[in-house]
Amino acid sequence: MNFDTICVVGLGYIGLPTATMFASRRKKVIGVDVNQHAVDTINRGEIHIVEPALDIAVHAAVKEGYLRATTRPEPADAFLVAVPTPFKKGQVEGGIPTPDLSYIQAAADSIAPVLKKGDLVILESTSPVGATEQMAAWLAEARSDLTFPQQAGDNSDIRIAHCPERVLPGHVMHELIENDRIIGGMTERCAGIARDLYAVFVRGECLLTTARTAEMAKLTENAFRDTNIAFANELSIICDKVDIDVWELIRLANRHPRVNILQPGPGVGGHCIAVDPWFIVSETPEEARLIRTAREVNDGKPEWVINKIKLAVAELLQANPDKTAKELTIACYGVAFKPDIDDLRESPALEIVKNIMNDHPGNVLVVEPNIQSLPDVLNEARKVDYETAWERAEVHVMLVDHKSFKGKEMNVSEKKVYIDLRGVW
Ligand code: SAJ
Repeated sequence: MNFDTICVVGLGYIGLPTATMFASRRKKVIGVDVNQHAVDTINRGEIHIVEPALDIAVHAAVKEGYLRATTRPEPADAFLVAVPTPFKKGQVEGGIPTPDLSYIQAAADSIAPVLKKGDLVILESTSPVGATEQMAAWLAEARSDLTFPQQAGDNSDIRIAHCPERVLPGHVMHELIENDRIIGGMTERCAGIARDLYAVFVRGECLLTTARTAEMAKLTENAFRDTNIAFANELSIICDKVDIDVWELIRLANRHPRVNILQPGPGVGGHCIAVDPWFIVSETPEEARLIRTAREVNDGKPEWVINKIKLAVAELLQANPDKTAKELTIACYGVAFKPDIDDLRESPALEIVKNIMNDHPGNVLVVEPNIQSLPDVLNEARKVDYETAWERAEVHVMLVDHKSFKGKEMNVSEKKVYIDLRGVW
């Protein structure tokens, strides 16, 4: 099938790079976002998010006339929905957050009026199992003049599929092309047609399955990683208690040919791994026991770190009775949610620094080479360079292993405290 015009709804971390990929293959792309600022920025050939190599690609796509942003969907041959799927605010049942599909519903409502026979609609947003069928139901409700796969199977007027994104922030432009892609059709025909669309730029293999399996596959991938990180985080807490260097331990254990332990840290951040496993737990709370526990272990790690810092401060004060807490300076290295990016969303490091800052206002130094200035929530902390922090602070906390933090000269002082959550020091 030929796709001359593609409409991408949601121009965020996934939607914008995907829209740009199609545009770079000379497809006419209409990018849709409710955020007027994002639309205006893109139409100037600029970007409102940070992702390596995206700025140049967007600039070229807009300049050559293949990509145009707007706030309302327009008729197209294929529609891609890449909107957020967060939790419902304040709705936590039995400790389990509830997925919020309202952005998908709003996207379905906005594309329904412009749908025509033969169109393909793809849900890319990470979603709980059944979300694609739900989106199809919303579309069918709005357009009783058209048939949908749940009504007419392979003969439907509109084809629907779920094709979850699996790209790693920071490597999106490369991984969009090279990663294998799971294509979950509501029918086999839907899957086949969706594959034709991705074949426009994907060099990885396109693997066809059902929409429900594709939904579960994406959740499974992130739950797998979360569970493995939880194992490493739990190990780090155990090792701390029994006075064993967890980094050395993992290095040694990983020399076994069938063992590959991930790295512990201050917790799991970002908007995917810390969220998606809950979509499994909320659907099957009785069965998803390990997945839930992993989430709880990772979510509990920042608090463990905060307590560790508090204990270290208390011990330091005890050893130096002439000092008060107010006179102690604490240096925190890294606030991003993972190394070498500027993204602070759902960052455990940020949560830790915020907490320490509340206890020690005015005495917290932050080293974060990937951002220009500290966010408002850290208004009482000061951004300094690595060397200044190293010289001035009595307590040092390594939170994110940015490349530039590694291989530094280490002149440590017995009078100072060093807490390394990343195995850098
Ligand atoms: N982390 C550790 N230890 C590790 C690895 C990671 O503590 O050994 C932490 C990171 O510091 C970070 C968090 O986990 O706080 C998540 O980082 P990540 O690099 O593992 O993953 P994300 O959230 O950037 O991207 C993930 C990817 N999923 C998998 O690797 C299974 C990516 O492929 C997905 O496309 C993305 O989620 C998504 O959008 O769902």
